[in-house]
Amino acid sequence: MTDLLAYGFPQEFLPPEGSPALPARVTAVFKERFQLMTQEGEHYGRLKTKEYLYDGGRKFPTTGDYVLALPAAGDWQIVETLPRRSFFSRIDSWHGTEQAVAANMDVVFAVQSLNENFSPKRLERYLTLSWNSGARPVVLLTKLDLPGDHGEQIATARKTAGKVPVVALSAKTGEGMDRLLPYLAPGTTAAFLGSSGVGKSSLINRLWEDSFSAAQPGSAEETASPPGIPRERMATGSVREKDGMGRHTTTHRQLLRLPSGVLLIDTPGMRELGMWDSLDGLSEAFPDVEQYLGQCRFSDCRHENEPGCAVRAALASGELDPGRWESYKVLNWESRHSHHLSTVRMKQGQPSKALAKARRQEKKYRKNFSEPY
Ligand SMILES: Nc1nc2c(ncn2[C@@H]2O[C@H](COP(=O)(O)OP(=O)(O)OP(=O)(O)O)[C@@H](O)[C@H]2O)c(=O)[nH]1
Ligand SMILES: [Mg+2]
Ligand SMILES: [Zn+2]
Repeated sequence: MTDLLAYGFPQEFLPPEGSPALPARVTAVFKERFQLMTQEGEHYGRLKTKEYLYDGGRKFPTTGDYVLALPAAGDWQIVETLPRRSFFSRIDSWHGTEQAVAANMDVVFAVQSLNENFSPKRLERYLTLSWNSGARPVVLLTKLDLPGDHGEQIATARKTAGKVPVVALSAKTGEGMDRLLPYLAPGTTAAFLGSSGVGKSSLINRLWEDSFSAAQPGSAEETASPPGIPRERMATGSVREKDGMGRHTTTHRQLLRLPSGVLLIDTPGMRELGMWDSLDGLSEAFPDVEQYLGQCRFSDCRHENEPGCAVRAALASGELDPGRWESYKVLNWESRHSHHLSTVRMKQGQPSKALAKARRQEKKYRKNFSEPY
């Protein structure tokens, strides 16, 4: 019998003995099928139509979710998504809807590699959404072994990250891997997020291997794979020479448990990372900007040419970095816009003229920002 508590399942959510629906954690999502870790090992599940489509109000599960499911000979029937302690989502810019990425993480690793992939602007996006998720963000700068002096990129990342820890490491040589340990206590769930090719799966493989070699010889952890999960590595892929971009090797989100008891969620590289309802995350990620808001003479100050504008004054005196102010404006606008897109869509039922107009406005707004997001 699998111990679900070892999969992070909170004790207080365990249903009483004899309940028809059993607890499970979603370890992967494949279109309409869900891979589940249950007390009876690994099973697949589908959403029970009545509960999810007709009754409404239930959140569709994503990788990392805790659910209740009715056992069956074939696919189990998922009847409930239990409350989340954290949830990472972004906007699906085509449909204007929220796209779930992972749930119930304690830590979000925002991963960038120390080469052409490194981008402080993209890092700001990851940090905003990570803060917003409710989990603790940590920045990982990978491929420390690549030739060159990485001091400047590391310093830039530290500046951008503010109070968020920044760890530079190499999955190839193992340098810096030990600095991850404080974030990987047994029972912790950590998600790896970042562009394709930055080395998320390679890091997970390294932790997987190190975890096996660290297990005591002859112990249960050393000899047995975690129940239901083969002792295999995540697939990794090559990157393009020119820009260090990966080829989208990982195709689905997968939660796996290492023998050390830590739970890791590997995710496919994200091409775009649009804000979804992220104003809370924005406050956390941009305290240097937010401190001036509300200080202007006029409460409806647009921070353009109004007299007594605290933001303009801080920019003029050099106290506020203009790049940070620009980033803040873009992310703030997108966060508010995400509501607009979804409201328009919900009203119309389908992508509509209003949605198309909103997209055109968005495109126009973004024109000045060459950085891919
Ligand atoms: N030099 C060096 N290369 C690395 C390191 N980590 C990963 N790589 C290489 O980077 C490439 C991409 O690694 P992956 O682990 O597949 O990247 P990923 O982030 O999982 O990419 P997706 O699954 O596409 O999102 C592979 O060729 C790896 O061998 C590292 O620490 N140093
Ligand atoms: Mg991968
Ligand atoms: Zn102002």
